[in-house]
Amino acid sequence: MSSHNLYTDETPDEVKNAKGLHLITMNTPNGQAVQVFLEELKDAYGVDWTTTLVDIRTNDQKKDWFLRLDPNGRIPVLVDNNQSPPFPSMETSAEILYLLKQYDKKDMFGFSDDLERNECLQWMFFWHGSGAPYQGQVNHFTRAAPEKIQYAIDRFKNETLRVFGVLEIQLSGKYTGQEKEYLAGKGKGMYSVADIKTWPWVKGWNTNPAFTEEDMKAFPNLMKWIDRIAERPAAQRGIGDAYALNK
Ligand SMILES: N[C@@H](CCC(=O)N[C@@H](CS)C(=O)NCC(=O)O)C(=O)O
Repeated sequence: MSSHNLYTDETPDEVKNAKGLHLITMNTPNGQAVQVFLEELKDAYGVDWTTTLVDIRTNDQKKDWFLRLDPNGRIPVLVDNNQSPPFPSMETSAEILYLLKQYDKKDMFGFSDDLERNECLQWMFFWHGSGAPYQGQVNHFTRAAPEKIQYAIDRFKNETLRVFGVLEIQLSGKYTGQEKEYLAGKGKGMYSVADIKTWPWVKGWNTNPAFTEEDMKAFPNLMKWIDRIAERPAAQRGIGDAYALNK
């Protein structure tokens, strides 16, 4: 793709004129996954980037300038202007894997061992395909839907609790005998992009009244994992005020 096609007159200047890595985002769980990883890369390597905040309620993400960068019209989008022509990526997991390959040269947040790397991909794919879409529907049907449809709320809530249970199986070592601190990696596991992809969603269970403390008692290891990652300064910055609209 030539850069001529990538940007148009309507493209905001801060996107068009950005140097280096540029993230177009909003402070939602999907946005936060890439935000947290960039913040981790800053702490580990001094990686730098600029940010454009989009308010998805205005549907800016459906405009022509945006669709040129991401035909799917959803945040987050990452553009790497260090490539020539600039390289855009869509879909959180693909963006994170791009950053991992290009900017985490020491595999601090990924794995050099092939089998561990695949295990990490398994958990990323699991959350991308089997977690985020369902938890997102719970949020939609409890907060945004014009009418309250109890069947839809129950269906997506129950499926989200089921996938929380899958994470709990992995972290508790129920079938392996190996309790884990992180989702992927040998032994107790290593903090990796699998956790970074998943955490911004799961930690938000308490922002939706559909989930109760009682529900979450079934997932003691998952609750400890939420707190463990929350202690990381990069995780806090990645979900923090720097990404808030109207700050
Ligand atoms: N599978 C996508 C999902 C992205 C997504 O759903 N983004 C939401 C915000 S969390 C969005 O942009 N919604 C606005 C819209 O659909 O127009 C990813 O992982 O990047």
